[in-house]
Amino acid sequence: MKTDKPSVTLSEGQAIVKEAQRLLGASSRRRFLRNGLTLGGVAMLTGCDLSGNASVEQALSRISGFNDRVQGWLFNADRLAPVYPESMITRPFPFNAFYGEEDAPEIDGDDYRLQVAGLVLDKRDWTLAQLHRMAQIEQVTRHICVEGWSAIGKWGGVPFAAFLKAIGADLQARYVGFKCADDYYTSIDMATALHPQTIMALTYDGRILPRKYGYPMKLRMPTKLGYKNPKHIQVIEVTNRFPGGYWEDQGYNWFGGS
Ligand SMILES: Nc1nc2c(c(=O)[nH]1)N[C@H]1C(S)=C(S)[C@@H](COP(=O)(O)O)O[C@H]1N2
Ligand SMILES: [Mo]
Repeated sequence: MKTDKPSVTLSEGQAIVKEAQRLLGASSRRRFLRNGLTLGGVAMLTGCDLSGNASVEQALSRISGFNDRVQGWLFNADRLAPVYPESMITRPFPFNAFYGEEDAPEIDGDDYRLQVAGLVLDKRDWTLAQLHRMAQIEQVTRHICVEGWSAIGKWGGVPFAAFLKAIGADLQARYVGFKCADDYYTSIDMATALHPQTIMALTYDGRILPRKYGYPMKLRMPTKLGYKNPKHIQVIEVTNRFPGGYWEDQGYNWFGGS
C-alpha cells in the first residue's frame, strides 16, 4: 500500500485520536475501542495526512461513514460474512500490497512447496498439485481494506479447516501464523482458521490465482479485514506463541474482523 506514514507528532496524534473518539457517536466509539483506533489507522483509513485541522475534520467524517458501512459488511451477528451474486463482482478487482503491483513476487508453481510447521502431526511439504486435488469450494465475498475501499470478488479453494485436519494440526492451539514470499506475515486465531468461510484460495474469478492477487495460494477470510488475508503463502505454522503480523506489529488491530 505504499505506506505514507501520517505526518504528525505523537502528541498531536493522541489529540486527534481523542477528538475522533469524542466526535464519533457512541456506537462507533465502542467499535473503535474494541477494534483499536490508532493514528496510523486513522490516516490510512481516510487517506488524509492529518497535518491540519481541516484534514482532521475530513478524516473523521470519512471514518465514521466508512465504519458504519464496514459494520454492515463484516461485523455480522451470526458470524457468517455476507455472500453476493456474481453480478456484483468488482471489475477490475483492486490490487494492494506494501509495494507496487510490478513488485509482486514471481513464483514458479512447479517448484512451489508449501511448508507446514509447529503443532502439526504431518510436517511434509505440499505441492500445488496436491492442494488442487483436495475438495474445493468457491465464494463471492467482499474484501474490505482499512485504507477505505472495499470490493467484491470470487475466490475458490480448499476450506482451511479441511487442510488443518489433513495435516493433523492441534485444533486446540491458539494461533495459525502465515509467512509469505514477499516477507509479509500475519496470524489468526484458531476459531477463525476453522470458520467455514476461511479458504486457502487457489483461484480468483474461476481462474488460477493471478500473481498480483497472491499466486500460488492465499488465505481468504471474508470475516476479516484485507490485511489479515495473506497472499503468496509459503509457510503455515500452528502455534501457541503469538506470531503478530506485518501491519499488526505497526499498530493495526490484531483481531481485525468479526
Ligand atoms: N503477502 C502479502 N499479503 C497481503 C498484503 C501484502 O502486502 N503482502 N497486503 C494485504 C492488504 S493490506 C490487502 S488490502 C490485501 C490486498 O489483496 P488484493 O491485492 O487481492 O486486493 O492483501 C493483503 N495481504
Ligand atoms: Mo488492506
